[in-house]
This record gives sequence, C-alpha cells and structure tokens, in this order.
Amino acid sequence: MKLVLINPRNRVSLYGDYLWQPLALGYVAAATPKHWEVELIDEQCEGARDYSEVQADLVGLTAFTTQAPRAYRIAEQFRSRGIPVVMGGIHASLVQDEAARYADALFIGECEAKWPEAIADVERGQLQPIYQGGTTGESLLQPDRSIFAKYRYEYVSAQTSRGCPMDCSFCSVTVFNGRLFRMRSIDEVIEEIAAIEARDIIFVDDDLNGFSRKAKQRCMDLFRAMTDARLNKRWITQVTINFGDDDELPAAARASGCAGVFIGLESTDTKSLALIRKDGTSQRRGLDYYRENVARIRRHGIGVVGSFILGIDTQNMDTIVSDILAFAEESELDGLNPTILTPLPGTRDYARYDAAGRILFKNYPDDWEKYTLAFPVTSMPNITGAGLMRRYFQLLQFFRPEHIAKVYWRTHDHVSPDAAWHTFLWNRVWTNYCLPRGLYRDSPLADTYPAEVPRDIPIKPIPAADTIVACSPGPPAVASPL
Ligand code: B12
Ligand code: SF4
Repeated sequence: MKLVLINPRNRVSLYGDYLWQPLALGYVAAATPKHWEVELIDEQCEGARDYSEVQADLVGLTAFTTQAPRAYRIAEQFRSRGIPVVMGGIHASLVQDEAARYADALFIGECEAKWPEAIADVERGQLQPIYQGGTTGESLLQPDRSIFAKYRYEYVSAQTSRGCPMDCSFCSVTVFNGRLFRMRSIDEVIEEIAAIEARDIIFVDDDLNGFSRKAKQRCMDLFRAMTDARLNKRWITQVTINFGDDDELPAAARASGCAGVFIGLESTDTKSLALIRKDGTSQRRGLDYYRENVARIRRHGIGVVGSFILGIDTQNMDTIVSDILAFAEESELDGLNPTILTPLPGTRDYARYDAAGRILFKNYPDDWEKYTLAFPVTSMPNITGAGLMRRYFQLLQFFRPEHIAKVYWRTHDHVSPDAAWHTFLWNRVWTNYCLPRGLYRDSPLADTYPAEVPRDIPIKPIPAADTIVACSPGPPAVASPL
C-alpha cells in the first residue's frame, strides 16, 4: 500500500528557496504502519505539478491557510481518479466545513494517536469522514525524516515543545492547541537531535522558552544537556522576549549552539501591544523592555530577528515605519520580519473584524491566498489599504541589498559570525522577494543590484551608501502584490 504526502505550494511565496522541512508530514510518516510505502511531494521545493501519473492508495495533504486553495486543487485531481484524500493541518482543523467539501476525510488536530486508526480504516475500505486527533501529550514520536531526503532543505526542522501559554489575538497557535504548552522530555529531544546528521537545525517551536519558571528550568536543562552531549549543532528558533530577562538562558542557549532567535515584538507602542494582548511586561514597558532584552541576548552572541505587525487600529500610521526602522537601527536588530495584521481563521481577531464587517476579501477559498500577512485584507480606521501598502514598501527598504550587507557585518562584528550568517539567510529571503517586484527601483544604488542576492557572504559595504533613511518611499502603491 502506498501513501503520498503532499505539501502544497504557495502561489505567493515570501520564502523563495529558503526551504524548511515540513515537519508535520515527518510525523504523519512516522505514525504510518511500516508495511506502507510513504512518499513525500513537496511543492514548495519542486513547484506545482500535475498528478495524473502519480499512483497512490491514499493521499495525505497538509496546508497552512495560504496553501488551502492549492491543496483543494490537488485533492480534486486525485479524487477524480478515485484515490481517497485525507486533509490535515492547521487550516483543515480550523475551517472544517470548507475543507470537508474538498477531501474524503478530515484529520483534525495532531496525527500521532489517531492516524493509525485512519490507515486501518483505509485498509478495510471504510475511511470515515472525520478523525479527531486531539493534542498529543509531552512525548512525541521521532519524526520519519527519510521522506525529506529527496529534497535540499536549508534547515532540518525539529520540535522541543508544542503550543504556547500566551493568547495573542492574531495568532492561530492557541486556537489550534488551546493554551496547552507541552514540553518534551530532554532525553527524547537529545536522542532525536543526536540522530540528525546536518549541522543546522531549526526548532519550529511556537515559543521555546514559555513563560513559567518550570519552562525556563526545562530550557536550561535542555541547553546544558545539548552542550554536554557535544551535539555540535547550530540552531535557531522562536522565543518570546522574556528569553532575555536575564543572562542565564541566552548564555546556556549560545553554549549549546544557538545562533539566532525570532521574536514577535509586534509594535513600538504599548497601546497596540495591549490591544493585541501581548504579554504583560511588554504591554507595560514596551520599547524599554525590548531594548534591554535584545541587547542582552545579542551580548551572548545570538542574533535577534524582530517581527512587527503593521495595521493595528491604535498605531500611528504617520510614524509607524520610522518608529520601527529607528528601533531596528538603535537596537541593532539583526533581522526584521515585517507583517500586516491579518485575521487568520479561528482567531479572536477574525471574529472581531468579521463582526464589524471589516474583512474585505472573503471569496473563500480563493481569497485565502491573500492571507500571506504581506497584504491588507481588512479595512482600517486611519488608513486605506493602498496607504498601508505604501508604508509596508517603505519598511521593506530595510532589506535593500546594501543594507542587509551592512547588517550582516554589524552582526558579524558585534554579535557573532554564526548569528550573522543565520540572520543573513533570513534577510536575504526578503530581499529576494522584493527585488523582482521592483521595490528598490528608486534606490540610488538600484543599477548595481543583482537579480537576486546569492548565499555568498556579502561584500563589506561602503559606509556612505548604506543608510536606509535617505531612501524614497518606494514605488506607488499597487492594488495587490499577488
Ligand atoms: C515553521 C513555521 C513556518 C515555516 C514553514 C516551514 C514548513 N515547511 O513547514 C515558514 C517560516 C516557512 C512559515 C511561513 C509562514 N507561516 Co508559519 N509557522 C510555522 C510554525 C511555527 C510551526 C509549523 C510546524 O512545523 N509545526 C510542527 C508540526 C508538527 O505541527 P503541525 O503543522 O500542526 O502538524 C501536526 C498536525 O497539524 C497534524 N497534521 C498536519 N498536517 C497533516 C496532514 C495529515 C494528512 C494529517 C493526518 C495530519 C496533519 O499532524 C501534525 C503532527 O501532530 C507554525 C506554528 C504552528 N504551531 O503551527 C507557524 C504557522 C503555521 N505559520 C503561520 C503563518 C501565518 C505563516 C505565514 C503566512 C507567515 C508569514 N507571512 O511570514 C507564512 C506562510 C508561507 C507563505 N505564504 O509564504 C500561521 C498559520 C496560520 C494559518 N491559519 O495558516 C502559524 C500557525 C503561526 C501563527 N502565528 O498563527 N511558517
Ligand atoms: S506569544 Fe507567539 S506563539 Fe504565543 S500566542 Fe503570542 S504570537 Fe502566538
């Protein structure tokens, strides 16, 4: 019997060739009985393809929301040939009525416990329309990474915890998991990492360090165990800003190979942090807290990528871009993740914006492709969508080739070469997203830009040419970047 697992392509991919293993499908493969053959087709690596020749007894699709329309088209191709399709993952779990129209069965929640049951039903020819996977406990299977061998990924993905104890209004993580933060045992994680050959790992945890004392202690124990086991990995992950509350965690993380952390800073004003329900200290102290903790983390050799949201109702739209760029400059942020507030299905933001009639793109499923967080899909009180796009393009000037080269060398000299490399890989993805869209065509150095920035270490920039403040506001706003 053969199972084909598919990770659908995004029509608009912000991530180009920055490819991470779709870990969810590694877990599905691991939960599949051994007498099944399992093949992965990752469209993020090979692009959208035709499936008329692909043979399978069962197809398993995963999808984030942006991937859902493509997933449905793939499902159609298999179902028209009588091959059953099961759809799982965050979108199918949160928008069940819609997904059920396109698949023979829905798999809701995590796969570990109930997937073998679905497989047994397929073998009996009695696939059920819905399986409730629920949430797995603290012990997970070891994912089957053999399915990833056919592609070249930037990082091997792994998880040391699942879920997040916080409940930010825009985020799908707690909607999917509840506020259940599950920490895997240290031994289990070490065993998994030790078996990974590659040096560069991304822990796709939602919030690796959590918020409780127990969570912090578990991180300390994990980092020390990684160091003692001499795993010799370089790793990056997502944490919350409290990771830098003192020196202990960043020091232990760095000793175990941590090169960079991605942190949702979200906004430069405390009013907006309160509106989106960021953690209490961030709401109270805002940028002062961010400045101190970013500096402390960087002092230990770990680069910081700060993620920001544009379009929160309480933000000052006249100053938001310069506020973020000024903060990035003064705190020497090593990377930026600029997003636009997007009500993702199932979130409190979705309910709020929908109740107020503020969601402008609701021709689902097709419109889910616009929910990339790089395009405004709602109306806003103080700005039009076009106005917000203009500001977004201004913010993207951070990624102009000469500026990310400057940031690379600053991180290299002030933080660590490891941090410089890993945060450069992140920034480069954004630069390569912007270059073909002509977002830097007004820049004074536009004629010197390559078609895309290679993975090579950037040449040291000429000091006078690397300022982003002097840059023009970018091209005129367009209706849609899609
Ligand atoms: C890693 C990650 C990424 C990586 C993706 C790497 C990859 N190839 O998978 C990158 C950086 C590329 C990424 C990008 C984006 N991401 Co992201 N990302 C994550 C993160 C942190 C972890 C995902 C993960 O690997 N989890 C680990 C696996 C094991 O968990 P899982 O996916 O839930 O899988 C389990 C079950 O769902 C189930 N399952 C899943 N699929 C299937 C299939 C079958 C057949 C079965 C039976 C079961 C099953 O079983 C699995 C094991 O139990 C999540 C947060 C989260 N908790 O999901 C956000 C998350 C998925 N991302 C999100 C978003 C919004 C994005 C972006 C749009 C953001 C952006 N603009 O930057 C882009 C989308 C890409 C694009 N349009 O270009 C949202 C998605 C919300 C939604 N409704 O879709 C999430 C939930 C974060 C959030 N704050 O809300 N992301
Ligand atoms: S802290 Fe991060 S993962 Fe947790 S709810 Fe907020 S945005 Fe989501």
